Amino acid sequence: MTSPELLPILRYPDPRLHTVARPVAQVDDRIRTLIARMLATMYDAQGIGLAATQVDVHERLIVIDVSEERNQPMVLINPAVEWASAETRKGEEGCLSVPGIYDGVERPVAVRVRAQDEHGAERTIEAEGLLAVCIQHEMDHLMGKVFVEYLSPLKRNRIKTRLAKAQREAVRG
Ligand code: K1U
Ligand code: ZN
Repeated sequence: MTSPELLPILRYPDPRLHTVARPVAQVDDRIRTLIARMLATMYDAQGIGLAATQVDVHERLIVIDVSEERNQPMVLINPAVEWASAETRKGEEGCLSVPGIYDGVERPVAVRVRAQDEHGAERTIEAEGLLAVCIQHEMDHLMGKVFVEYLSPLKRNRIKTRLAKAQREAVRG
């Protein structure tokens, strides 16, 4: 069996990262092929999550694996938050679309989310800790929101400038 083809990841400040994703209409082989390619891309990039938005597909689909062994992939299709805890915590976040930048974001510490799996079956996920943070971060991507938008305008503009410069230098070689 050949490995799934890797997908290019959009880099902030690419405007396509601000696209609001539409629901997945049907969980079929096209979606399952996309899931396999997104998981391969996430593992290759050493991320713990990836939203379809980040690979320029604007449908409500997320893959996650927060396990140490990197062998517990989760697929969330059309995710919806049913409940979020009133308790919040500020935790360090990173993003494969904002390479090299880590900063604190305040979020609910626990969430309950409804989503479909890769077979179209409805499930409920109760999450806390890193999984809860990752689900919320990825669901933000589906709404066109990147974690740097929680930071101050000063920090965000510095990040934009730094990444735009890095991209220009990468193109120049
Ligand atoms: O780009 C992404 O959406 C994936 C992102 C997920 C994420 C990480 C940390 C907190 C919230 C969401 C990453 O995987 S960034 C790279 C990474 O593996 C990582 C970074 C910081 C802490 C833990 C993992
Ligand atoms: Zn991200």
